[in-house]
Amino acid sequence: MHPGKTHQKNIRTTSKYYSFLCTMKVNLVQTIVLMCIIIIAQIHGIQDADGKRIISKYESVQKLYPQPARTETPEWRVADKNMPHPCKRNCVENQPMTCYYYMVVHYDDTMSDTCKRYLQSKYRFNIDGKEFIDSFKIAEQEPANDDCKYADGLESQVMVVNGQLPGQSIEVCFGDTIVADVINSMHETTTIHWHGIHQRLTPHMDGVPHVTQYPIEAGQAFRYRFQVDHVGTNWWHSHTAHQRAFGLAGPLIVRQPPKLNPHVHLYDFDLTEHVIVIQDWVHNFDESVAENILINGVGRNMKKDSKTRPTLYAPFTVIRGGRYRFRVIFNGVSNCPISMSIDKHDLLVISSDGNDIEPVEVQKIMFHGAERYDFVLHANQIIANYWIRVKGYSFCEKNNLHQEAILHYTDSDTQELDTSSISYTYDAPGIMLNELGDDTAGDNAHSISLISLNAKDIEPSMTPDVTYYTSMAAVEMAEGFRFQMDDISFSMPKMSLLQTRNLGIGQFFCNISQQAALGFNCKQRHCKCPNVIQVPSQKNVEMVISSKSVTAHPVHLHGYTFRVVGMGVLGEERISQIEEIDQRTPLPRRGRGAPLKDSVQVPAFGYTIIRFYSDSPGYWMFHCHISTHSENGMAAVVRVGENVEMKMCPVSNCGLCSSVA
Ligand SMILES: *[C@@H]1O[C@H](CO)[C@@H](O)[C@H](O)[C@H]1NC(C)=O
Ligand SMILES: [Cu+2]
Repeated sequence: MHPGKTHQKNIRTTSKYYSFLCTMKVNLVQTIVLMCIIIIAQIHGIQDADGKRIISKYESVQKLYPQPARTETPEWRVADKNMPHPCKRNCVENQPMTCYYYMVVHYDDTMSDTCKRYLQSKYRFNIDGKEFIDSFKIAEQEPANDDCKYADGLESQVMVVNGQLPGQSIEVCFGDTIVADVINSMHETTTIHWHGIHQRLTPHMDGVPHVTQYPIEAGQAFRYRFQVDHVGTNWWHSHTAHQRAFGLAGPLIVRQPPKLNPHVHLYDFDLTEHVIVIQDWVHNFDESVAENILINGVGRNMKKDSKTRPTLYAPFTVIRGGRYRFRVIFNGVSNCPISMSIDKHDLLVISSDGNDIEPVEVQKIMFHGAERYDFVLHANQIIANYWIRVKGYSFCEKNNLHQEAILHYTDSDTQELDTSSISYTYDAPGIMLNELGDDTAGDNAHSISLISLNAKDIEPSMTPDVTYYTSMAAVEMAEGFRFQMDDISFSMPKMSLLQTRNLGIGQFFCNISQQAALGFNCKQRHCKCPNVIQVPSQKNVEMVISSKSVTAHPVHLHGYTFRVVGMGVLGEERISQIEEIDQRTPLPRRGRGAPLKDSVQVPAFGYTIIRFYSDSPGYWMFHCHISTHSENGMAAVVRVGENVEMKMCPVSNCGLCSSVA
């Protein structure tokens, strides 16, 4: 058994003190002992350094929304307080479970009172005049779900689920059914998207406001219920406004029986504590500029001028000799792709966006917003601590944003850290996978391009039935940037497209050909409407997506995984003629076995070509995953098939009525 697993977090309470009082009265009648037990039960909870009871924000919110006994059948699996969820288990074929989650969405703060005891001297240490907090000691001595969101040591308002940053890790097996009651305790609307899940049976559970459901109003609840139809490292996040930038995101890990896992022989451990969530971090709901990067919700404070607190680094413990599956999720918010590396260790990449690939060994991985990569780390170095390094590019480069976490070998000194090489200019040596501006033509000794990866799952040969050319653009105007797809700035429809689909086609949306038919040239005129791209069902669909701007855009298509068959850079002049160029001399497309993804970069003044078989009719969001881009119009909806082909949904649970039935 791995010690990380046995790290039963001690629920530290003042119960010891009270039980001491109890033993003094041991000669008294038993009822007093009973009273003591009752006192212990009441005192049990989160305490500050002096043992004083702290009511966290989540605790007070919880009181407003007591968890109901809402399970419809006894078969539903629910987590008991401070116990692992029963759905997190060794997966066995054909034994699906129904997994219940209670998710209260609420406002909260980083560095609130629940964090103050982290600052006790027993946890602090000093290197070259800089103060650190021993995260290993904290993990051993403080309760795991103590509602402390330390972040970068600065107070900031956040939005979270159940008091946690990042949000709770939902871990299930392929084929399980997830039932999640989302209770909106904020004074604004919300929705949750299950990124990586295809929602083939339940398109109305995709969590896109005004596309697949109505927003969950303030004070209301919504029950998500869907079958888990895609394995791997997935994640959940708010799909409303910029909320995921403020904390509304968490892992959704889907495992499968060892027999079905082609990489099972490559590693010994696949643990919750090796799931890494990285995000660029903003303070106090100002999404306009990332001021830091956080790894699992913590990291060094980057603001030089502010009152600094000791640094808390995220710890990742391994035992020498073990082979560990790491699952990394990048909740990229702003225009900030990141690279990741681990000092002195190779990363054997085995999967991306939940899709297995032939393993490739690299030393660095570039992540574009929403991407996930799984790699195996062989803990074969001398027993010590090693830096896990994350470095931001594009806008994050302007502020020299980087962040670190600790790969800790058991038995090494937890306070021995070499901080001398910590700087933005440090460049990890080795080969990079998925370089920014990836271009197969530019493949060299230092990089491996995404499309040279080979999928484990190879399709029958495929010729596209239909090819779409679609573009992403950020056009600078006097009044600021216009973010567009197909020269249209997406605006949310007032009606929810899926729910109102039978009330009259085309009434609520537009697209580039429809605008042209009306005599509007969107290249000249500012077109702002709900852009819906019509795609026939049961066809091999190809999309040539171009970026007509100086930055790469991470694009995400809901409802499908697609093959990435082409990627390249054409330059500013030629990119606007991509359709003619491709028709004259087809852009290079790779053969069978191209990697499967659900989120991928479109390089600056370049293109990415994707293919998928359109067998899941519905309204599927298709957008840039940079929050400020998509929320300002760099988005579209792919409407697959006709209304009659789309799955019906039970009215009470279809977003028409937003309360938990
Ligand atoms: C635009 O929408 C119309 C329906 O309003 C549809 O017939 C047409 O195929 C769409 N065009 C594109 C490019 O999706
Ligand atoms: Cu973008």
